[in-house]
Amino acid sequence: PQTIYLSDYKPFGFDVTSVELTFDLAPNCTRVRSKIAFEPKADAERTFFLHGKELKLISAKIDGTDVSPALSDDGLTCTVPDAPFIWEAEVEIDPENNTALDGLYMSNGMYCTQCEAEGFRKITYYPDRPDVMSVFTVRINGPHPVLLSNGNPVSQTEGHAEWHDPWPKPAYLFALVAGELVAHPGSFTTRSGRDVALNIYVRPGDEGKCAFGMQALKDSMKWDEDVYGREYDLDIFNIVAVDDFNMGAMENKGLNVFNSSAVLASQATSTDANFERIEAIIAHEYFHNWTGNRITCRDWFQLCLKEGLTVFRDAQFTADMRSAPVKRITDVIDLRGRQFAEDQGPLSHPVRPESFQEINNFYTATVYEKGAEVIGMLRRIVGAQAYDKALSLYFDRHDGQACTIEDWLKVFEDATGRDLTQFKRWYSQAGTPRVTVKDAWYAGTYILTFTQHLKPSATTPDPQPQVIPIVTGLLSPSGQEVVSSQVLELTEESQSFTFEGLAERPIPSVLRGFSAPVVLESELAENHAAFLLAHDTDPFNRWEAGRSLAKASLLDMVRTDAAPDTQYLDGLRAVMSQGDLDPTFRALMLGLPSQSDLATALHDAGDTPDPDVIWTASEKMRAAQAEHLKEILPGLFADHQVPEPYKPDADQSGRRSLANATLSLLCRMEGPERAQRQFDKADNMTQQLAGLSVLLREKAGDAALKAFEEQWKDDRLVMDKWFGLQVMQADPDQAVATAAALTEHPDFKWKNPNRFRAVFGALAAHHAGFHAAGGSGYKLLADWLIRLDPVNPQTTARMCVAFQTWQRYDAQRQTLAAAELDRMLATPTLSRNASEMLTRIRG
Ligand code: HT7
Ligand code: ZN
Repeated sequence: PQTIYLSDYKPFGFDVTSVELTFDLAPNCTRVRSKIAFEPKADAERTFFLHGKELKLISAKIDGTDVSPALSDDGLTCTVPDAPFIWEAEVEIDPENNTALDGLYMSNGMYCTQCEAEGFRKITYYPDRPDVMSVFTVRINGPHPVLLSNGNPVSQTEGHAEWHDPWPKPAYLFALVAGELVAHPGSFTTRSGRDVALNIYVRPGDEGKCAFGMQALKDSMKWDEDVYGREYDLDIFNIVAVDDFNMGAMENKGLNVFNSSAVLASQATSTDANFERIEAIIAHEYFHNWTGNRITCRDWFQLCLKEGLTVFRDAQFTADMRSAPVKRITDVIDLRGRQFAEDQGPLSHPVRPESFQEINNFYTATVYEKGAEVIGMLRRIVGAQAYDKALSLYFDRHDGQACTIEDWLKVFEDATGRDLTQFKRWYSQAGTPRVTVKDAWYAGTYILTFTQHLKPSATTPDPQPQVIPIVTGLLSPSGQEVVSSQVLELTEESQSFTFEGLAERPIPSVLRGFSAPVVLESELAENHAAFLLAHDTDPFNRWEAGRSLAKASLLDMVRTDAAPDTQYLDGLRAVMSQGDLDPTFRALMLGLPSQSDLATALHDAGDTPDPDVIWTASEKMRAAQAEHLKEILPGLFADHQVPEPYKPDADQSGRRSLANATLSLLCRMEGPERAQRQFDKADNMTQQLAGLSVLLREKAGDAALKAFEEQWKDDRLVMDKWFGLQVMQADPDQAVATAAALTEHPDFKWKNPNRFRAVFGALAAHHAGFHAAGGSGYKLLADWLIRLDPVNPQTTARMCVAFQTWQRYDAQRQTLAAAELDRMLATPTLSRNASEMLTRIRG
C-alpha cells in the first residue's frame, strides 16, 4: 500500500464552484448523476484526477460532450479545457451490499451515508479532499417518506426532495438519508432571532427515546452562543439515528448522523453513563458546525485541528453542565487508559502525524484526546481571556477556509504576541513526556525542580524539550493553601522555580487539574500523597493522591505479595466519610487503577506483568476496601438511594454511582441478596444493570440474566449491554469461553459494529481474560477479525488495537500473540486498514 506524506501536499488545480447531485435510489442499483462546475486555477494542468471507488461509470461529459476518461481502482483521469467547464457524470452504486458502512449504504431498509474521511468517492467521481469546498444542491428520488440531505429544504413532494446547502463544504460533510423514519421535532431561536427547526429522526418505535437528545442539542446551541459566540447558520438542523454505524456520530452539515447508541435514551433502557455520553456526543457534533465545518482541515494530517478543538469544547460544555472536577478526573482516566497506552506502544504517533497509509486508522486517542489536551495547555499558558481573543480571531480570519495547525497557532501568536515555536512540538513529537519533580528548602526559600524526558521513538528520534504548563499550589503542614495555583512553565530539560517568604517548608501540589498530559514521577517526601489525599484543595490532585497510593500499593502487592497499604485504606475511609463531598467524587475515589494501567507501570519499571497476578491483587484490594469500609458502607448505600422521579442529571447520577459502587463492595461481604433486590425492583437501567453486574460477579446471576434477556430481547441497544456485561464480569479463565459462547447466540449479529464491539470490545478490555496464558483470547479475536475484515475493514482495524500491548508480556504470551498477528497478516485479501494496523503493531 502507498504511504501518503504531509510534506507532499499540493493544492488541487481547480476550484469547484458548484455541485449538483441527483440520486435515484434503489437498493442494488442507485443512480447518481453529478453536474459539477470546475474552474482551472492559474497554471492548472490540462488533465484532472477525480477520486472514485467501486463505481460503475455509465456516462461522462464535459460541457455537454461525451468524454472517455481513463479509469483506475481509485479514480479517473481526464483531459479538460483550460477554461471553466461543466463536468457531468452518471454512476451506479450498490448500497445494499455496502457492508463497510462507508459511502452510501443501507441499514434496516434505510439509506444512509458516511463520507468522512474518504467515503464520498464511493458515491460519485469527485476531488474527495477536504480543501476542495463547494456549494451543493441535492435532488433525491425514491419511494420513502423521509428524504434528507444537507442545508435547507428547497422542495419536498411525494417521492422527491431537493436540498440546498449555501455554505461551501468539503465532500466529507455530504450526507443523504432516506427511509421510513419518524421525527421528534423541536425548535431553537438563535440570539440574532433566526428560528431553527430541529428534528431527531428515528425508526418507528424509538420516538420515546428522543427527548433527552433534543434537550442536549438545545443546550449545546445555547452554550456555543454564550461561551464561543457561535450561532447556528441554517434554517434546519436534523439528527438521524442509525443502528449500523462505525463510530459514535458524524457532523455532516445540517444533517448529523448518529449511531443510535449515541442519541437514543430513556430511563428504562439507558444508564446514567449513557445519558452523559449522549449529551457530550450531541454537543461534540453540534460544535463541529464551527470547528470543522465552517473552518475545516486543509488535509487529513490536520485532523486534530477540528477534532482536538472540538473535544476540548465538548469537555468544557460537560464541565459547565455537570461537575468540572468530575469531568476532568474521568477524562484523565480515559486519557491514561487509551492515549498513554497508544503513545507507549507501536501505534505511537504525533498529534499531527506526518504520514499514513489509511486515514481511517488515525482517528485515534492521540489525535482526539491528546489533541484536546494540547488546546487545554495552550489556554492555560496564554490565559482564558487571550484564548477567547485568539478564538474570535480564528473564526474571523478563517471562516470558510480549509486550514492547518500553522494557521491555528498563528492566530494565537497574533492575538497574544507570544512565540509558539516551541509549543508547536506538542503537535510534532510523539510520546508522553515524563516529568520528575523534587524539592528543597533552604532557610525560608522553597525550590521545586522539574526535569522532563521524552523517550526517542520511530517518529520522534531526537526529542526536544516541550513547553509544559505545571499548575502548582503550596500548602502549609496544617493544610492551609499558602501559595494558590499558578502556572509554572517548564521549557528547559531541567528547571527550578523558587518561592520566597514562606514561614515553614510547604507541601507542594503539582500538576493540579492534570495541567499537562505527562507522566509525573515524584521524588517528594514519602507521605506526600497521603497528605494531599487528606488536605489538597484541588479536587483533581486529591483524587490523584488517592489513586497514586492505591497504585503504589497494588504494585507492591503484585511484586511482593504485600498486604494492601493501610495508609491508603485509612485515607480512603476518611474521604468516604466526608458527607459534604460530592458523591460522584467519592465514587471515583473508590475506583482502582485499571489492570492494564498496572501492567503498563510494571513494564515501564522493567518488570514483566503477569495478568493473573494483577487480577488477584486487584481482587484482594477490592476485598480490603470492603473490609476497611465495612462500618460506613451500609450508611453510604442507604443515604444515596435516590427518590423518584428519575432524572439523569449530575446530582442524581452521582448519588446512584456512589450507591452502586457501595453495593458492589457490600455484596462482596454479605452475598448477593441486596443486588438481587435492587435488580428486581429497579425502574431504570442504571440500577438494573448495576444489580445484574454484581449478581454476575457473585455467580448468582443466571436467573437475572435470563429475565433481563426476556425483558429486553427486542431492544438492540439494551441487548448490547447484555452481551458485553457477561464478558466483563466473567472470571479470567471464563472470559474467552463466555465470549465464544455468545458468538453462538442467535442474536449475535456480528456485522453490526455495536454488537461486535459489545462482545469483543469487552473481551479486549478484560485484561486477564484477553491475555489468558494459553493464547485463547488472542486466537478467538483473531478468528473474528479475519472474518470481519472483508465485511467491515474500518471496524476491524480499530479492534486490532487490542493487540497493541502484546510486547510487554512474557515470552510465551508474546509468541502466541505474534503467531495470531502473523496469521492475520497472512490473510490474502486483508484490507489496507487492517494491514496497516497489524503491520505497525507487529513491528
Ligand atoms: N468526525 C467524525 C469522525 C469519523 C467518523 C464517524 C462515523 C463513521 C466513520 C467515521 N470516520 C471518521 C466523528 C467525530 O469526530 O465527530
Ligand atoms: Zn469530532
